[in-house]
Amino acid sequence: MRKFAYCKVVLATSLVWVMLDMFILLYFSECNKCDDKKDRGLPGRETVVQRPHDGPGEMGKPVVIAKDQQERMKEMFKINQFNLMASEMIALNRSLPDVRLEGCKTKVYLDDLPRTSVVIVFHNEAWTTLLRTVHSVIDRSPRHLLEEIVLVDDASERDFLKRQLEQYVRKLEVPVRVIRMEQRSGLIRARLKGASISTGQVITFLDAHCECTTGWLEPLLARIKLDKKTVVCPIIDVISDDTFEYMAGSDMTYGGFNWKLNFRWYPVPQREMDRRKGDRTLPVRTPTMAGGLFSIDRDYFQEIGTYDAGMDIWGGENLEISFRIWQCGGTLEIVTCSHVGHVFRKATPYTFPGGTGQIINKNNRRLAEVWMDEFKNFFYIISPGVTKVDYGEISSRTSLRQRLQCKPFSWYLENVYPDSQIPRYYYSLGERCFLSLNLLN
Ligand SMILES: *[C@@H]1O[C@H](CO)[C@@H](O)[C@H](O)[C@H]1NC(C)=O
Ligand SMILES: [Mn+2]
Repeated sequence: MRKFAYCKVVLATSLVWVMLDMFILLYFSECNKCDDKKDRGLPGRETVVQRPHDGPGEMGKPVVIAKDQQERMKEMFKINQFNLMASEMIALNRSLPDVRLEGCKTKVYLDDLPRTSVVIVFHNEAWTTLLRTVHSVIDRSPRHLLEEIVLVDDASERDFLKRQLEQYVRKLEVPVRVIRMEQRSGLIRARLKGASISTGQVITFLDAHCECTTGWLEPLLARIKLDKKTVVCPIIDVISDDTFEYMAGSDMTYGGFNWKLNFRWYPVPQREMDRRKGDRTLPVRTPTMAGGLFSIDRDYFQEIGTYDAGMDIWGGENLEISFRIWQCGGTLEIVTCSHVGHVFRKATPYTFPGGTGQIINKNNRRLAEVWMDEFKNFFYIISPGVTKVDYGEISSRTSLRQRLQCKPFSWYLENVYPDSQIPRYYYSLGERCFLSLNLLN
């Protein structure tokens, strides 16, 4: 009897132990799951914060098009030479990653920076890319620094860019003006028109398919406030034309050009890193600008002769203004703390009267004749067909150069672009031997 009672106690206690074990086991396995959740909890918490941001393309993510939509996607691609279907799926105010260098995020800027007008020229732009540009400017610019947005329609043929656009922008919280060129005038003349009717102390030119990121504007304006002869460009990030994925551009490339007078990106040379004592958050002095995106003081823009209005449509104007800025006493910089995305396309959707080749040749000839002195001959050696192109009257530009007492092109090559592939000292220009001096591209 006693023995039985004893056994009962043993049985009961072991049962308790077993239950305790099971409980502990369950508890820890639960906790493992908890820990697991905690691990994924970082992105998890983010998804809570970004609940409105989990749609297509949010945080700059690529858009994936379903298989059964791909035929239509390809058809739509042809309209603007980018993935229009993807663009239409993305919110006009999508979120983007903060791609700035850490050292940029903590920089503090004065409140009394000059105000800017943002001038955007468009021709048959897609609704979504144009308005995503506008929304990103409004959403990511301090309100007190943004005077207005000026949209210059270079004779678009699409209905939605007419009244519908005017009605849409009327409701936005920043003044947005839409002005129209009477006939197809090209980027250069349309920009001049937009600049002339704008009122901000600074003029910021943007392309019509851009997205501005957090903190893009202040560092640009701060440089201009410091010296109004400084013309500034943001880092141009890449928005994929296929997926609209947002990819940070590099602060280690700057603008140059090759012998055919094509703008090209090149690595920032060591001398420029040294000048900045290795601080990559400081602006990079760049020999040339890509052209689509930059800010300039309004008075300085006038003073140095705006654009060459004798140039047609597009092409060469970015090198022309770059040479002019440097040769006539200004400074051209890429402000590495400012990031703006741009949809880079593989092909242009635009057609021009007379064809693009002729226009670019004419513009490049004007550029070479006015600014490059004897170095223009290197361009003509590489592109012999160019010399047959009529470049029109340039006397107003050469007298501008004289009036401003601009430095010779050799000064520019020696002081601003010593890493250029153009030989600074040459002896017999016409001789083929120069072609072997790594001149091509
Ligand atoms: C975009 O706008 C919508 C509607 O106004 C708003 O609900 C959403 O939060 C906005 N998204 C972002 C990323 O600001
Ligand atoms: Mn563009």
